[in-house]
Amino acid sequence: MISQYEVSMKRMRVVFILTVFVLGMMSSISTASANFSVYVSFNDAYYADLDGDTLQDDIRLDMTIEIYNYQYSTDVELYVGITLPSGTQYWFLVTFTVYKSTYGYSTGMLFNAYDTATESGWYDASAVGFANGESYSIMETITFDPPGGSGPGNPQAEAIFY
Ligand SMILES: [Ca+2]
Repeated sequence: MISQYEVSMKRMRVVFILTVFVLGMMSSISTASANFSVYVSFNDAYYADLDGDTLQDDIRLDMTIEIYNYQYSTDVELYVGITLPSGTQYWFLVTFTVYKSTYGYSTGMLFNAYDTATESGWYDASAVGFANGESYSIMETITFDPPGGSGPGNPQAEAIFY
């Protein structure tokens, strides 16, 4: 299944997207029409020790990505955001290309955000996808509650398609 994608960044550094970007995206969402071509939904969100450092300070997001493409090659930009209880936000950008010409394709994606569950309280995870540079989409958000604690290192993330 992974061969259907060109995952250009399997293991990414944190991309800090400024609040300005988020606000800009919100305003475009409010004017969105119904024919956007990437829709992301959350199946689950939870914490675990995913990097084996014995600290349960990693976040796993289980998502379904639906892609409605009319052409053979669809470039997808998927923004994944995690908001900590303090209001600190981490934004990650996953870019990949789908080579498939059928309409209504969907795939699962596990998103591991390492060393991000560093506070106690409720977390929000958000995701929105754009295809071929389109300017509108719908952002989905899920709220969950990791245990908190303080983890070492800088946040990193990994995307696994399934
Ligand atoms: Ca860990």
